[in-house]
Amino acid sequence: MNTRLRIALQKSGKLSDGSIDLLNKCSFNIKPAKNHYLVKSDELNTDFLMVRDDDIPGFIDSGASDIGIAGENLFIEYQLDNPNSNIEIISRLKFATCRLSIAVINNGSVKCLNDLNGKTIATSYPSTLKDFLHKNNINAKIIVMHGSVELAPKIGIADAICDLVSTGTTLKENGLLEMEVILRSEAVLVGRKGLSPDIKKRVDELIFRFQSVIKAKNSKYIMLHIDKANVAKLKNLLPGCEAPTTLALDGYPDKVAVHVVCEENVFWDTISKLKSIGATSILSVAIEKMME
Ligand code: PRT
Ligand code: ZN
Repeated sequence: MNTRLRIALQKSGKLSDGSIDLLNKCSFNIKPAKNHYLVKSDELNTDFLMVRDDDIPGFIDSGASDIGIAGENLFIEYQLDNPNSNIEIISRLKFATCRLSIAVINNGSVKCLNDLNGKTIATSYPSTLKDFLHKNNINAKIIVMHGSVELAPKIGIADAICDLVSTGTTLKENGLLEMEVILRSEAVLVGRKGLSPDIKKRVDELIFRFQSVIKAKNSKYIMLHIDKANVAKLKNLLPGCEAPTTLALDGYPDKVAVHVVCEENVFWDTISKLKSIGATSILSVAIEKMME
């Protein structure tokens, strides 16, 4: 581990908390401070470069950092702008999920994709939008804005927008209607192709840790008591449940304690279905890490 592993992270914004949280669950213990643009960690001999998200794909491509956490939407826009780039998605991180959508004025003249012909669309993602319009044979003018895109129809500079949507609240607040999703996105770990074996080894270790944490986050450890005869029914009720472990219950020869790991979140309706087949003493416990 001679050279330092360099990881680019968004300094502040919708990716930063999720990135730091994930890394800290993998023992990095990062405490970002306002004016710190370079954060050092002894874990895997790593330097974190704290930058604007827009710079992350370019940093990795140029070799200023080895890997980085970016929005998939940004990665795709970068790839379209730089078809000969040397970067790739190396792990999906399952946070900062959002979609890039075309939105139009509520009750306006644009009601379907074809109505966009001859119209103007404002966006921060011109290449992704251009690609989508081209594939759908739509001839519209694109204007680029780097923020407050949802204002464009209100101030009369565009008929529609193409912007990121998460809850949809911002669109609603601005009298806009989501008409077409053109891309679904999540945070991704991006890496440069052809990393040195020394760096690659640490990147593989990082991906392993990330996936162990992500898998655990989406899983629950369930413990319950049930009649032996009903154990088979459990498998249908608990989605993603692996072969359950059953343990004898002292003094209750017809019952067993069942321990299972469920790969999907167990919601209240599942709990009531478990009760309906006679499950009692149900415990649902969060899992910290899951290693294969
Ligand atoms: O300063 P810097 O350049 O680093 O950050 P930025 O302001 O350019 O980016 P930022 O922090 O807003 O987003 C970074 C990344 O987070 C995006 O590239 C996406 O991959 C991801 N992401 C996830 C989002 C959202 N969710 C999201 N909701 N990015 C932006 N938004 C915007 C959305 O467009 C709307 O304006 O957040 C607002 C609230 O969304 P609603 O739908 O919940 O109302
Ligand atoms: Zn940005």
